[in-house]
Amino acid sequence: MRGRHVSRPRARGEASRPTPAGRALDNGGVSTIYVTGHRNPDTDSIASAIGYAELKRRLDPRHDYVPVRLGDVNAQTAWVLERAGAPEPEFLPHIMLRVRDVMRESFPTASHREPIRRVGRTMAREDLELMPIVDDDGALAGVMTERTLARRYIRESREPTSLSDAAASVAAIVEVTEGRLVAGEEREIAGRVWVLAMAVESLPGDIGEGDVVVVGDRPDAQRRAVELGVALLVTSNGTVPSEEVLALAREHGTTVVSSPLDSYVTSRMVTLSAPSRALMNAEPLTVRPDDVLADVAEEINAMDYRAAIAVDGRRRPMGLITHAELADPEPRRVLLVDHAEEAQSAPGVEQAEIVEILDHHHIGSIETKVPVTATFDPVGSTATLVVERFRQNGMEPTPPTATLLLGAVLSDTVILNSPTTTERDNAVVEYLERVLALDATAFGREMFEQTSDVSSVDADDIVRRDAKEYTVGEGRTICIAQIETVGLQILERRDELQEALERLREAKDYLLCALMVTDILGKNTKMLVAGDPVPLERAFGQELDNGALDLPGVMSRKKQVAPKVLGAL
Ligand SMILES: [Mn+2]
Repeated sequence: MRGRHVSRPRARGEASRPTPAGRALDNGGVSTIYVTGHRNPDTDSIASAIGYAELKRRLDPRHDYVPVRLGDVNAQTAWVLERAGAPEPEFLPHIMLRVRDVMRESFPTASHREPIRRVGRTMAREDLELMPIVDDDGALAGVMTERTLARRYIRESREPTSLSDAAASVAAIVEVTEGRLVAGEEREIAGRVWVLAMAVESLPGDIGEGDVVVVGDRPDAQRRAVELGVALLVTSNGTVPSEEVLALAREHGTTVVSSPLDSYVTSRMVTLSAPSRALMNAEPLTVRPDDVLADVAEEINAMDYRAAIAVDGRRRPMGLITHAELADPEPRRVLLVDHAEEAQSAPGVEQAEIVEILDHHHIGSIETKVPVTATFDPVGSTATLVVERFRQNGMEPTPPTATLLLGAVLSDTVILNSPTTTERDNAVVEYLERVLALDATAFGREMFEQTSDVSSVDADDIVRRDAKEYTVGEGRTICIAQIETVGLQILERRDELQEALERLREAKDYLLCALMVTDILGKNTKMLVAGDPVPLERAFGQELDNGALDLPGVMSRKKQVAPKVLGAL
């Protein structure tokens, strides 16, 4: 542990609430495990993430399983979430390490008014190499570092120290010398600091107004200092000047402090009574909690103190990053559901620690550095696997989650009609019908009918909303998008869709880009193609007719299209 805080227990569903301003997503604590489906999330990806996170939280309360989404939810998913009364999972922009994931959140800060001595002592006690200094509003003003403290001693070695660049208050001097005020009043001292060790006749001639004089049990030297008009007389070794000297001091307006320390230590402490702003580095390196660590690491290492302060929007310190936090940080952790393709996963997933994969697709391109529990089980939906896991553990999903999971199974299997449908999907749907006391077929029809109307949806949106990328070697990717409709009226917009498809292909430099227009009740698909059509023509043994392939009976991208296309490439 490096002072990262362990997250508080999270109530069910709480993960999905909007976060307070300034806190992106989550606490970033070490115990967080994100549960995510694929990019361009469909209902199965969203519901499985929410459902599996719910189950994992119950099975493994030591970790904080947070369902997230990698993009906007589609109309169907929004409908199911609404029907379930469940909130949208939070958006996860990437899984790369951020400043907030490693920063030290528990650390002291000091006011710019605090004496240097007090700041230095805190740093020593807390074993800190640096300490943020804040202004009166709590905003970062600078940093005190061990290096600046050390340099002060070297710099001071040859000439009288001056408080002229930062006046010290009498109160601070009393505090730091552990002394007491015996005459005069609170004031700011901005002169030089002298120790009178010489005979009165041979005192340095330039001692004068505004200066501080430290002297022991020597009434003549005390008197002389007052006569020279010094601002502050500090008597060492617990000495208290005579009434006569004190009266003279009052007359001259000289403040007198008695210090229990010897003259050398007292004079040093007087100089360390200056406010920390006098010595701090006033241009510290700042970062934001959501900065990607890799983006700022170089800059941090380039600082002489190899550290940065993470600040919020009002420049208040939120975290410290030193070389200790930069050394070998633990990656963020993620549990993948409903996909195993790097290209379909969260940006930065290659740097993340994948703790588990639960999927019903082919084994994709994801690589892991450590052994991982991975399930690739050919059923109709990931939601089916999630429900089976609940039941194997003798648990039942909460009603909102059960509703989401039912929507997901019916969505992926097109109301148990898709050729990917198995007996296990049927069993899961029967089980959820019992739990929710509803008719699954009616629920599924309503879901598709309410959310399949794309007549008012922009063509670019249609080709992008459920587009999946597949890596085909040599860094090339292809893209197969699918739109599920009731009827094929959408094909009246074929030219418009074709152009949108071409734009998408060019924008992403795909080898080819296809759109499956699938009539879920008519159970057939028209496939529009942009780019090189030959692999598709080869895969399906037919030539493009008017820019499209006619695929009767084809409904499943995963089972009936992707394997053939990937095989033909
Ligand atoms: Mn799925």
